[in-house]
Amino acid sequence: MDIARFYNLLENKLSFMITSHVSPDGDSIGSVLALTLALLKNEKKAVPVIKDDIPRKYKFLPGTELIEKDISETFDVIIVLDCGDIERLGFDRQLKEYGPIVVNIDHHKSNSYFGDLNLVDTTASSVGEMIYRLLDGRVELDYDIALNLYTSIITDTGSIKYSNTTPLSIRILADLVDKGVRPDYVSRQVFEMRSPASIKLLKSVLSTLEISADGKVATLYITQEMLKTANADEDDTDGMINYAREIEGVEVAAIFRETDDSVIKVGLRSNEWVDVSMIAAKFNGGGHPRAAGCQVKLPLKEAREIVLKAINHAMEDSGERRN
Ligand SMILES: [Mn+2]
Repeated sequence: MDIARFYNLLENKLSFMITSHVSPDGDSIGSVLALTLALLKNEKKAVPVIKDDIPRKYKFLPGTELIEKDISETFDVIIVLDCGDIERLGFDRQLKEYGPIVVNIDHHKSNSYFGDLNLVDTTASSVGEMIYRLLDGRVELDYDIALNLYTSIITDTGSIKYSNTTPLSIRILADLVDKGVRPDYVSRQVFEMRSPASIKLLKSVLSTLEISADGKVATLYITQEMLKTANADEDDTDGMINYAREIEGVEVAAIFRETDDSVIKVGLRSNEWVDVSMIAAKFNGGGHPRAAGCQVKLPLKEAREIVLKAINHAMEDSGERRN
């Protein structure tokens, strides 16, 4: 069993690299840090590596200062968290060049089982939840670890609002609150702290709203010019897609963001029945049925057209068989 082999590695190997996908989110950062802190507590060498910037709002998490962006060392074990596809890690070298054993712990349906060990549970709300289940009873989950795990679960479930929320995920959150995590503190850090620039940007982003004739698809976009005018950066765009998703009658929401290297980053969300991870996969992206993303190397107008076409196809295809 891969779980027994996993515990074996934790016990017998000495050095670990813990990594996750680019465009890090609460689940990837929280689970990477929780596992890192647990290994350090057990006197192992553990280095968290994320090949991207950490969004400001996650800097409150204990251990963020340990995260490395570039690494040249090698390790006994590489543990990949919350990442269905090895390409999304953003490494320019083969993962095996960093260590001989790759462990893949994930909850994405699209996971490609790229590890030597694969712990994939598509029923888990988040990888934070999986790490809790793997560590509970083996490592003392102190406040710092609990805060990271709580943040993983609360972000991937949208504050226990999304369809991946289960009785178990709520029970685990309750246990983490027992360990001292304050829900109001995390909520304020992660969901309720907007910069003045982001509100200024939001004004112009909302003016780009378009809703399809049948009312089921809503789109927004963000240009480099809009970012500059508002003096905003990538972090400030976070969560804006929800204004489109929350419109009554809308099933699929999309946001298109121009980056400075002429790539359009596309965020996709759905409410009830369209699997947006399938749409993202058409453009080599990925994610979950209700939240996914991809990148399109085209000018904004063309990128919107091509993705909207894919959304419309997906809506026709999944019209009968809701998922
Ligand atoms: Mn996740």
